[in-house]
Amino acid sequence: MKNINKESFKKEYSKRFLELTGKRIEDGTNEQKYYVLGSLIRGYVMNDWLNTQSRYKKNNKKEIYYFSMEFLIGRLLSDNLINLGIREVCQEALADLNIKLTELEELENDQGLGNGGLGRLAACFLDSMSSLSIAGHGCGIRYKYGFFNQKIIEGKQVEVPDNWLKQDNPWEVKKKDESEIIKFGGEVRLENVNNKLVAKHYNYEAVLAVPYDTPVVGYDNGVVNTLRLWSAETVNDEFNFEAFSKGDFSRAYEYKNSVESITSILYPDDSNYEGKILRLKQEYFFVSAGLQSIIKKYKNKNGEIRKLNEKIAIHINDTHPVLVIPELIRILIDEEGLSWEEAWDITNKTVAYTNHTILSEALEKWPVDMIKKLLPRIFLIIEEINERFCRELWSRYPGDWDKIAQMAIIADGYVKMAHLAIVGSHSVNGVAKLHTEILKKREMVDFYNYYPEKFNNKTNGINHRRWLLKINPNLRDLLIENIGEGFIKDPLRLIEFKDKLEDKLVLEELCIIKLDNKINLADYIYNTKNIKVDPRSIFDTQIKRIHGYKRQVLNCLRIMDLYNRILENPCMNINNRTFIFAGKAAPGYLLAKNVIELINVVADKINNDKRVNDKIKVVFMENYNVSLAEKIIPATDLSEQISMATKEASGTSNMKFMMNGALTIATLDGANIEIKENVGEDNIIIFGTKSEEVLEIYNNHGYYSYDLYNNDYRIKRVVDSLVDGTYSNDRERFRIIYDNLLRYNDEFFVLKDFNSYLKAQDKVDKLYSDRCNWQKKCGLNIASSGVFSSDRTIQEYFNEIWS
Ligand code: 26W
Repeated sequence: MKNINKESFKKEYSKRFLELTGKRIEDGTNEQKYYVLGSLIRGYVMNDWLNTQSRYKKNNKKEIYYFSMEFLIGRLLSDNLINLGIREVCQEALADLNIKLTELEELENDQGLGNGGLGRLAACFLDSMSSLSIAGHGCGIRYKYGFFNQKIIEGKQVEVPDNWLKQDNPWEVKKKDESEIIKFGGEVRLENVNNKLVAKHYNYEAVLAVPYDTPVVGYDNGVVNTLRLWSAETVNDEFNFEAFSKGDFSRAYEYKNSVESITSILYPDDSNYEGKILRLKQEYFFVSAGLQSIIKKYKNKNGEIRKLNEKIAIHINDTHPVLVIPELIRILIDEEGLSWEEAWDITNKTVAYTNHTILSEALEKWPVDMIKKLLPRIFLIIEEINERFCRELWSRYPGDWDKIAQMAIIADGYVKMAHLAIVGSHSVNGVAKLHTEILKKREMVDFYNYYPEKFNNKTNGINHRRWLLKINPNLRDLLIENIGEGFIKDPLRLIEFKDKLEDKLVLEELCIIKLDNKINLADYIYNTKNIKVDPRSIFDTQIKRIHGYKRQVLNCLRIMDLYNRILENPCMNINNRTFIFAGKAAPGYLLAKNVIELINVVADKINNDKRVNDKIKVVFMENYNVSLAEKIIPATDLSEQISMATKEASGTSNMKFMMNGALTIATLDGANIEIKENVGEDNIIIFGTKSEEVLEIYNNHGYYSYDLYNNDYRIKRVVDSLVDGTYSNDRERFRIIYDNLLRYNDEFFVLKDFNSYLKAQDKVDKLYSDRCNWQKKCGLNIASSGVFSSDRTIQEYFNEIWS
């Protein structure tokens, strides 16, 4: 990074402002000021970007490509300034020009090209790869509309399109000259060319894939990697020329629209797999484009195609990009002339796969007919992989048809994408220890027995530069003051903070920092929701996608129960609490939408009931996204990680809260278990049914939610209040939740864990009353959180999978 001083920055900024807007700064809008700043910073990055690429080429370094349907980046301005080490100087220079940097930062639209955990993980990984000087790039889709914006109207979620590109995006560079052609449909014939059978593709529809590159700036190291997102365009003309010349204009534009629709929208569903052809198109589109461009670049470097796997690693983020496997085989055989055996071997050594969920309803399987029609050549290759794999299985398990049918890639008219991913890659990993064990022992046990060497665990992590340095500057300064800057590049060194916690002054400081953050959030809540919350109350937060298994219902029922109890006993001696929720429901997920409505209705009732108002308040914050998480997390005292054991693969917000000094109330699920191992059981509050018990109950069918309801007065009272008019005159309003708990036997054990959860919450209340002790626990959480930096995770991927 070139050296920047305040005066030269001011000059450059003013000059750039005039060039880009045709105005003087004082006449420009804030949006223009943001855009000019972004484009100036991107300009600064350009040299490092080019140099990084030249270095990789010269050193012939292995390059990693992280393929993901989702990259949930959030904002980039301040992260880039921090990683470049120029935030302060820019802030001062801008102040001289009468511009507030923090105001510009707030203007940036979130780049919300992801649903939740999986997409955010991809974004954290990109930052860690650059910051660790690993040659690793992202490959994905440039959706025109990101994850929908959520509005709450009369308590209900309403979805509004996220037209994020309405604001010019200063970070991306369009590279039309590096476009690729993607072929859909048509027929494939095997033809004899020089005594060799060669696949020829006819009558296909060609679509142009145009790349947009965004620089991924490493922290203080001059490394700039690339996030390449693909956008669909028509190949030749803006429209169907034939239709156009015949005067059929609407059909001419229809064609253009249908092509562009491939990259128009992000599917907003991370709970239910839906076999939509557009989604399959998206998957093949970006996979094929990405691979073609990687191979072109590799061959340009004079790479011998047979050594591809020595210089390229491809990682697939869940099964969504799994078509890289047949697509790579296609390129190697049809375009490079390799034999099946060679192509298979190279592909297998190149590709690695991460599984992010065991929820069976989220597993991808595509109807055979759909793949055959849309991707005829790819289908032939999948068929061949399946046939060879089944033959192998036959020789290993002769006569065991059941097992072979279970493990086959194609069965019952479907292609099972997870099976294709496991068979076609050299590494399969889960995202937390428990999750990996469940994959090995249960969900994928047959595959584990067959390929034990492929399976491994890589516990998730978070980018501590964004999720600590950036979002909690006062905590960052306190840490630097006490343990120096070492933890920034080596987050495990956060543990050095542990010794400092004997110092009362440090605990005091921690307390002040948290209170400050809470005051900021309270202001924000007041400004956006017109609700007054007490910054001295416990900020008790559950923010994540709304989903049955994440059990926002459990949280809400205990609030309803507490409300009942305070009304019964107005002098009840408890710490005041502010309950904070945020999260989006998939548009078609009725239970989740009903939960949002319940939380909002409960919030309304409680917040307007003077009898309880100095004690509790409930806030549902609209439109959860990365930027909102950045505001809530540093201000939270208690982090709710209450999924039903076995269901949450890892969770990553749990790590963000820990790193910002919240205590966690949790079930022993996902990475919560490892949080407990690291911070010690006295510094986390654990409750609920354990994973082994869950599995045991599954085997014995030994759970009846009706029994609990009938035999426990508090449970009965709170469940009844869903339908007895307490919260709504419309007694059917929360019927879906009610039926889920009773009629459908409470799939996620909400009632089963209710009492243990209440006890755990009582324990939280007691702990909080001893403020000094509580602060110490918070400090221990911060000190123990280094292992959850994505730098650690990425180093493990690099050492154990990619090299
Ligand atoms: C096909 C529809 C669909 C789309 C996305 C199904 C499933 C998904 C994702 C796999 C869901 C997801 O985001 N999983 C989350 O991944 C995080 C990162 O590993 C984990 O921390 C979360 O526990 C897991 O739910």
